[in-house]
Amino acid sequence: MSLLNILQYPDKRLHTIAKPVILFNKYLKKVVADMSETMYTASGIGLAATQVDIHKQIIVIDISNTRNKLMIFINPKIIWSSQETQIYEEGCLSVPGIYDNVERAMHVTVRAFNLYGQAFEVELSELLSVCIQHEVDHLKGKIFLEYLSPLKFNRIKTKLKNNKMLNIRS
Ligand code: QAP
Ligand code: CO
Repeated sequence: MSLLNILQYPDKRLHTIAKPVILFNKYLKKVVADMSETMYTASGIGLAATQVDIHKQIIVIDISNTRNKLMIFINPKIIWSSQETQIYEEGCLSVPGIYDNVERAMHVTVRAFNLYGQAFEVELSELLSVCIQHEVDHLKGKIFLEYLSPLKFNRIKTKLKNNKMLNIRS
């Protein structure tokens, strides 16, 4: 396995639209293994392939404290979202040190494929629902910051620019 480099916002490549996986082969298994290792090493709960500059529809998620409940979603589609919403303070491995509230559906049904190319459907709620919605956005080139008010968005962009000049993380 190898650690992958996580793209940091603002990086144009984070706005690339991911393409569906067609071949469920050894390469796919290697990408998933490397993405999982990268997510665990960075102490993340979710990672989309877009974030490691691989523009294929691949997501790994593990929200467990024990870090042993890996979920893999290939070519995921949110086929149903509840009217009921929730507000969660989100972060992102591509935007370290920045956290803000985002409103999203409380429950979603996701249709995806596993590593063997078999289709499955799951209903996810609460944090898992937030996580899959956040990661599916990455595959469409969208970052959670885009949901914030223009005022907050601009303040964060200024903060990130200043941090970059000073070379600090957060
Ligand atoms: C997306 O985010 C997410 O700033 C996954 O310094 C976040 O794993 C979905 C992280 C919240 C739902 C709720 C962020 C690690 C990890 C940081 C992450 C940081 C270190 C973010
Ligand atoms: Co993210």
